[in-house]
Amino acid sequence: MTFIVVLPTYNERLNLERVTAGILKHEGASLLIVDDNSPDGTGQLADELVGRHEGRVSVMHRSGPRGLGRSYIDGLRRALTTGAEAICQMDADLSHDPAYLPDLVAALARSDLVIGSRYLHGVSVVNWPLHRIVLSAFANRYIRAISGLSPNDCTSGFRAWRREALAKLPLEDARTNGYAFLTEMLFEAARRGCTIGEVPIVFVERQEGYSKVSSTVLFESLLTPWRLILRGGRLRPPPGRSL
Ligand SMILES: Nc1nc2c(ncn2[C@@H]2O[C@H](COP(=O)(O)OP(=O)(O)O)[C@@H](O)[C@H]2O)c(=O)[nH]1
Ligand SMILES: [Mg+2]
Repeated sequence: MTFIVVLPTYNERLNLERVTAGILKHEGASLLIVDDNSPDGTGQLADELVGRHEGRVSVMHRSGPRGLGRSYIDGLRRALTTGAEAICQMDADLSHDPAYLPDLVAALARSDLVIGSRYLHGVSVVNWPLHRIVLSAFANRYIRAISGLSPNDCTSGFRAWRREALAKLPLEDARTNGYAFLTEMLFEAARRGCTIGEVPIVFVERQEGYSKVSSTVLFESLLTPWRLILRGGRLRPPPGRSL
Protein backbone atom coordinates (compact mmCIF):
# COMPACT_ATOMS: atom_id res chain seq x y z
CA MET A 1 0.00 0.00 0.00
CA THR A 2 1.32 3.49 -0.77
CA PHE A 3 1.18 5.93 2.12
CA ILE A 4 2.06 9.53 2.87
CA VAL A 5 3.18 10.70 6.31
CA VAL A 6 2.08 14.17 7.45
CA LEU A 7 4.74 15.48 9.83
CA PRO A 8 4.11 18.74 11.71
CA THR A 9 7.30 20.43 12.86
CA TYR A 10 8.14 23.31 15.13
CA ASN A 11 11.84 23.59 16.05
CA GLU A 12 12.74 20.01 15.12
CA ARG A 13 15.99 20.66 13.22
CA LEU A 14 17.88 18.17 15.37
CA ASN A 15 15.39 15.37 14.71
CA LEU A 16 14.21 15.94 11.15
CA GLU A 17 16.92 14.10 9.21
CA ARG A 18 16.66 10.95 11.31
CA VAL A 19 12.90 10.79 11.23
CA THR A 20 12.90 11.40 7.46
CA ALA A 21 15.39 8.57 6.89
CA GLY A 22 13.27 6.25 9.07
CA ILE A 23 10.13 7.03 7.09
CA LEU A 24 11.65 6.81 3.61
CA LYS A 25 13.18 3.43 4.40
CA HIS A 26 9.74 1.96 3.77
CA GLU A 27 8.69 1.13 0.25
CA GLY A 28 5.68 3.12 -0.92
CA ALA A 29 6.26 5.87 1.68
CA SER A 30 6.33 9.58 0.99
CA LEU A 31 6.56 12.51 3.40
CA LEU A 32 4.88 15.89 3.77
CA ILE A 33 6.58 18.17 6.32
CA VAL A 34 4.35 20.96 7.68
CA ASP A 35 6.60 23.54 9.24
CA ASP A 36 5.33 26.52 11.21
CA ASN A 37 8.14 28.91 10.31
CA SER A 38 10.39 27.39 13.00
CA PRO A 39 13.00 29.87 14.24
CA ASP A 40 15.64 27.11 14.45
CA GLY A 41 15.83 26.59 10.67
CA THR A 42 13.74 23.41 10.42
CA GLY A 43 12.05 24.85 7.31
CA GLN A 44 15.37 25.35 5.46
CA LEU A 45 16.47 21.83 6.35
CA ALA A 46 13.11 20.56 5.06
CA ASP A 47 13.80 22.32 1.73
CA GLU A 48 17.17 20.58 1.54
CA LEU A 49 15.48 17.22 2.17
CA VAL A 50 13.03 17.91 -0.67
CA GLY A 51 16.04 18.34 -2.98
CA ARG A 52 17.80 15.25 -1.65
CA HIS A 53 14.75 12.98 -1.98
CA GLU A 54 13.10 14.28 -5.10
CA GLY A 55 9.50 13.17 -5.58
CA ARG A 56 9.27 11.59 -2.12
CA VAL A 57 9.48 14.58 0.23
CA SER A 58 7.46 17.78 0.07
CA VAL A 59 7.10 20.68 2.47
CA MET A 60 4.43 23.23 3.41
CA HIS A 61 5.78 26.41 4.95
CA ARG A 62 3.06 27.90 7.10
CA SER A 63 2.99 31.52 8.17
CA GLY A 64 0.53 33.37 10.37
CA PRO A 65 -0.75 31.88 13.61
CA ARG A 66 1.03 28.65 14.45
CA GLY A 67 -0.57 25.55 15.89
CA LEU A 68 -0.53 21.80 15.72
CA GLY A 69 -4.21 21.53 14.82
CA ARG A 70 -3.98 24.12 12.05
CA SER A 71 -0.88 22.43 10.69
CA TYR A 72 -2.64 19.07 10.62
CA ILE A 73 -5.65 20.53 8.83
CA ASP A 74 -3.47 22.05 6.10
CA GLY A 75 -1.25 18.98 5.83
CA LEU A 76 -4.00 16.36 5.82
CA ARG A 77 -5.98 18.26 3.20
CA ARG A 78 -2.91 18.45 0.97
CA ALA A 79 -2.19 14.74 1.59
CA LEU A 80 -5.72 13.90 0.40
CA THR A 81 -4.95 15.47 -2.96
CA THR A 82 -2.07 13.04 -3.56
CA GLY A 83 -2.66 9.53 -4.85
CA ALA A 84 -1.64 7.84 -1.57
CA GLU A 85 -3.95 5.02 -0.45
CA ALA A 86 -3.21 5.65 3.23
CA ILE A 87 -2.40 8.81 5.17
CA CYS A 88 -0.34 8.66 8.35
CA GLN A 89 0.34 11.29 10.96
CA MET A 90 3.12 11.28 13.55
CA ASP A 91 5.39 13.48 15.67
CA ALA A 92 8.79 14.53 14.32
CA ASP A 93 10.72 14.15 17.59
CA LEU A 94 11.31 10.36 17.25
CA SER A 95 8.89 9.59 20.10
CA HIS A 96 6.99 7.77 17.37
CA ASP A 97 9.39 5.27 15.85
CA PRO A 98 8.95 5.20 12.04
CA ALA A 99 9.67 1.45 12.23
CA TYR A 100 6.02 0.98 13.33
CA LEU A 101 4.60 2.53 10.15
CA PRO A 102 4.20 -0.79 8.27
CA ASP A 103 2.30 -2.27 11.29
CA LEU A 104 -0.10 0.66 11.33
CA VAL A 105 -0.65 0.60 7.58
CA ALA A 106 -1.10 -3.19 7.51
CA ALA A 107 -3.76 -2.95 10.23
CA LEU A 108 -5.81 -0.73 7.88
CA ALA A 109 -6.90 -4.01 6.28
CA ARG A 110 -9.20 -4.40 9.31
CA SER A 111 -10.04 -0.80 10.31
CA ASP A 112 -10.65 2.59 8.73
CA LEU A 113 -8.29 4.23 11.17
CA VAL A 114 -5.46 2.73 13.21
CA ILE A 115 -3.94 4.31 16.31
CA GLY A 116 -0.38 3.62 17.48
CA SER A 117 -1.33 3.11 21.10
CA ARG A 118 0.73 3.60 24.25
CA TYR A 119 -1.91 2.06 26.49
CA LEU A 120 -2.89 -1.21 24.86
CA HIS A 121 -0.97 -3.49 27.21
CA GLY A 122 -0.46 -1.45 30.37
CA VAL A 123 1.61 1.68 29.82
CA SER A 124 4.40 1.62 27.22
CA VAL A 125 6.06 4.98 27.65
CA VAL A 126 9.82 5.41 28.16
CA ASN A 127 11.45 8.38 29.92
CA TRP A 128 8.34 10.32 30.85
CA PRO A 129 8.26 11.86 34.31
CA LEU A 130 5.53 10.37 36.50
CA HIS A 131 3.40 13.51 36.34
CA ARG A 132 3.15 13.27 32.52
CA ILE A 133 2.12 9.62 32.65
CA VAL A 134 -0.54 10.40 35.26
CA LEU A 135 -1.77 13.40 33.26
CA SER A 136 -1.99 11.43 30.02
CA ALA A 137 -3.71 8.43 31.66
CA PHE A 138 -6.18 10.79 33.35
CA ALA A 139 -6.80 12.68 30.08
CA ASN A 140 -7.65 9.44 28.29
CA ARG A 141 -10.10 8.26 30.95
CA TYR A 142 -11.69 11.70 31.09
CA ILE A 143 -12.10 11.90 27.30
CA ARG A 144 -13.59 8.38 27.11
CA ALA A 145 -15.96 8.97 30.02
CA ILE A 146 -17.40 12.18 28.60
CA SER A 147 -17.34 11.53 24.86
CA GLY A 148 -18.09 7.81 24.76
CA LEU A 149 -15.02 7.19 22.58
CA SER A 150 -13.61 3.71 23.15
CA PRO A 151 -9.92 3.56 22.09
CA ASN A 152 -7.35 3.10 24.86
CA ASP A 153 -5.23 5.95 23.51
CA CYS A 154 -7.41 8.80 22.28
CA THR A 155 -4.62 11.40 22.40
CA SER A 156 -1.92 9.58 20.46
CA GLY A 157 -0.71 11.53 17.44
CA PHE A 158 0.55 8.37 15.72
CA ARG A 159 -2.20 7.29 13.34
CA ALA A 160 -2.90 5.80 9.94
CA TRP A 161 -6.07 6.47 7.95
CA ARG A 162 -7.63 4.87 4.96
CA ARG A 163 -7.84 7.65 2.44
CA GLU A 164 -11.64 7.34 2.08
CA ALA A 165 -12.18 7.51 5.85
CA LEU A 166 -10.11 10.68 6.25
CA ALA A 167 -11.90 12.25 3.28
CA LYS A 168 -15.21 11.96 5.18
CA LEU A 169 -14.08 14.27 7.99
CA PRO A 170 -15.04 17.96 7.96
CA LEU A 171 -11.43 19.04 8.48
CA GLU A 172 -12.07 22.65 7.61
CA ASP A 173 -14.69 22.92 10.39
CA ALA A 174 -12.37 21.78 13.18
CA ARG A 175 -12.56 24.13 16.14
CA THR A 176 -9.55 23.01 18.13
CA ASN A 177 -5.95 23.91 17.47
CA GLY A 178 -3.66 22.16 19.92
CA TYR A 179 -3.53 18.50 20.93
CA ALA A 180 -7.32 18.55 21.35
CA PHE A 181 -7.52 18.44 17.57
CA LEU A 182 -6.49 14.79 17.77
CA THR A 183 -9.48 14.00 20.00
CA GLU A 184 -11.78 15.99 17.76
CA MET A 185 -10.70 14.00 14.68
CA LEU A 186 -11.29 10.73 16.46
CA PHE A 187 -14.71 11.80 17.62
CA GLU A 188 -15.76 12.96 14.15
CA ALA A 189 -14.51 9.70 12.65
CA ALA A 190 -16.39 7.55 15.20
CA ARG A 191 -19.54 9.60 14.68
CA ARG A 192 -19.37 8.85 10.95
CA GLY A 193 -19.16 5.13 11.63
CA CYS A 194 -15.43 4.68 10.94
CA THR A 195 -13.96 1.57 12.55
CA ILE A 196 -10.99 2.27 14.81
CA GLY A 197 -8.18 -0.20 15.50
CA GLU A 198 -5.13 0.08 17.74
CA VAL A 199 -1.66 -1.43 17.48
CA PRO A 200 0.80 -1.30 20.38
CA ILE A 201 3.77 1.07 20.22
CA VAL A 202 6.46 2.01 22.70
CA PHE A 203 6.56 5.80 23.01
CA VAL A 204 10.02 7.15 23.85
CA GLU A 205 10.29 10.72 25.11
CA ARG A 206 12.34 12.98 22.84
CA GLN A 207 16.09 13.30 23.36
CA GLU A 208 16.59 16.42 21.24
CA GLY A 209 14.64 19.67 21.29
CA TYR A 210 11.83 20.49 23.69
CA SER A 211 8.12 19.76 24.16
CA LYS A 212 5.62 22.45 23.11
CA VAL A 213 2.85 21.40 25.48
CA SER A 214 1.51 24.52 27.18
CA SER A 215 -1.13 25.12 29.81
CA THR A 216 -3.41 26.77 27.19
CA VAL A 217 -3.23 23.60 25.13
CA LEU A 218 -4.01 21.42 28.15
CA PHE A 219 -6.94 23.62 29.09
CA GLU A 220 -8.33 23.32 25.55
CA SER A 221 -8.07 19.53 25.92
CA LEU A 222 -10.19 19.61 29.08
CA LEU A 223 -13.00 21.56 27.43
CA THR A 224 -13.00 19.71 24.14
CA PRO A 225 -14.94 16.53 25.04
CA TRP A 226 -17.78 18.70 26.35
CA ARG A 227 -17.80 20.83 23.20
CA LEU A 228 -17.86 17.70 21.06
CA ILE A 229 -20.86 16.14 22.78
CA LEU A 230 -22.73 19.44 22.80
CA ARG A 231 -22.25 19.59 19.05
CA GLY A 232 -22.73 15.94 18.14
CA GLY A 233 -24.13 14.04 21.13
CA ARG A 234 -22.32 11.41 23.18
CA LEU A 235 -21.05 8.35 21.31
CA ARG A 236 -22.27 4.93 22.35
CA PRO A 237 -19.29 2.79 23.37
CA PRO A 238 -19.34 -0.82 22.18
CA PRO A 239 -21.13 -3.15 24.62
CA GLY A 240 -18.96 -4.47 27.44
CA ARG A 241 -16.33 -1.72 27.13
CA SER A 242 -15.45 -0.35 30.55
CA LEU A 243 -14.00 3.13 30.85
N1 LIG B 1 3.65 22.75 12.69
C1 LIG B 1 3.59 22.71 14.04
N2 LIG B 1 4.05 21.61 14.68
C2 LIG B 1 3.99 21.60 16.04
C3 LIG B 1 3.46 22.66 16.81
N3 LIG B 1 3.53 22.33 18.13
C4 LIG B 1 4.09 21.10 18.18
N4 LIG B 1 4.36 20.66 16.93
C5 LIG B 1 4.93 19.35 16.51
O1 LIG B 1 4.06 18.35 17.00
C6 LIG B 1 4.79 17.21 17.44
C7 LIG B 1 4.50 16.94 18.92
O2 LIG B 1 4.91 18.04 19.69
P1 LIG B 1 5.71 17.92 21.07
O3 LIG B 1 6.11 19.28 21.47
O4 LIG B 1 6.77 16.88 20.97
O5 LIG B 1 4.58 17.43 22.06
P2 LIG B 1 4.62 16.27 23.15
O6 LIG B 1 5.15 15.04 22.46
O7 LIG B 1 3.20 16.11 23.60
O8 LIG B 1 5.52 16.77 24.22
C8 LIG B 1 6.26 17.52 17.14
O9 LIG B 1 6.59 17.03 15.88
C9 LIG B 1 6.28 19.06 17.13
O10 LIG B 1 7.34 19.60 16.37
C10 LIG B 1 2.98 23.81 16.09
O11 LIG B 1 2.52 24.79 16.66
N5 LIG B 1 3.08 23.78 14.72
MG1 LIG C 1 7.00 14.94 21.73
